[in-house]
Amino acid sequence: MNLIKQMLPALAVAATLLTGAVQAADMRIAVVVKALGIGFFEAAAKGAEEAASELGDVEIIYTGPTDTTAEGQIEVINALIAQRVDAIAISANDTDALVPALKKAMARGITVISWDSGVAAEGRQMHLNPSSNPLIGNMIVKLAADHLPEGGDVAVLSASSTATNQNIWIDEMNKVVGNYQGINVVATVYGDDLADKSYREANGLMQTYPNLKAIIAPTTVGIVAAAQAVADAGKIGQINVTGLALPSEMAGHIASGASKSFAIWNPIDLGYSATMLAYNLAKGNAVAAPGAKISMGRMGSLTLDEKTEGAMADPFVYDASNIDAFKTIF
Ligand code: RAM
Repeated sequence: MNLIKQMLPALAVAATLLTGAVQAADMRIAVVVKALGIGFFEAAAKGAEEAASELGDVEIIYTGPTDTTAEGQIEVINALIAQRVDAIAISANDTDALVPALKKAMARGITVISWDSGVAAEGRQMHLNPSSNPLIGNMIVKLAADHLPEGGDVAVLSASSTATNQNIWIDEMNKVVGNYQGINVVATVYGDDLADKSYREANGLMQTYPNLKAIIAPTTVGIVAAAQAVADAGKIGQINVTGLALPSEMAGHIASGASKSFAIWNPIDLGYSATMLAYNLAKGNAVAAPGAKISMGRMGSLTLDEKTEGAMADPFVYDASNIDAFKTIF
């Protein structure tokens, strides 16, 4: 009896370890982002965690390099292959450079999808676009043109020069810019989704193009840096900063007038949807093929097109009239 009593604590520990092992997630989904420390991806991670707790048996491994390079992501992918994760959902820093590493992951039975910023078709099973690419391309130039009835010089401050998503949006924008009378795109520069580099690039644009009327930054990092640069240069009212941004990061710049408006889809929903898709593919609940309909939980289902891509939802425009209601959400 005494012996049993003495052993009880040890038994309790053993029992905890055992249940711990049983309760450990039977699926590990790696959410790989362009770089750590970017608010947009941190919001997406919240959505990924939400999906994981809804699914119950999923662990999210949120990871990425320290800067937005393909090399950094290749290292991360190789580490995840070694850890034998079940799925990788990646926002890519380069369309093609990640393909060999991701092919290796798929050859080992790991489910691979891209989301936000795509990988070439042979390097992933499917891609989740946040919204329709032509729609985003049109929206970013329309946001600038709406405040330039007389037209004028505008410049683009992008993320990295190899980012699939920004490059597609800029291409789509350039296809329709002729529909906006007098709008003249004078330059496209790259801040690599680094605050300091984006700030310097924005200053460079203002110096090179003294007649600049708007900076279009289709990146949440670039737009904040550009708005700060415009404010610091005393050019609020002269240059409007617009593009894609988080209400939480731009509220001050909307209040100051450095930015009149910007757009974004819900990044929490995007991380949630990507996780749901990766889970359903890894579980074998769906196969990624043209025409396939895959569940995204509370976000409905995604139908893949002939390029095995689909779009989540439309972007929403934020300005002084509504930003306060959203700035605490994302
Ligand atoms: C940055 C990243 C991301 C992009 C957003 C709009 O956070 O470049 O890929 O979708 O901006």
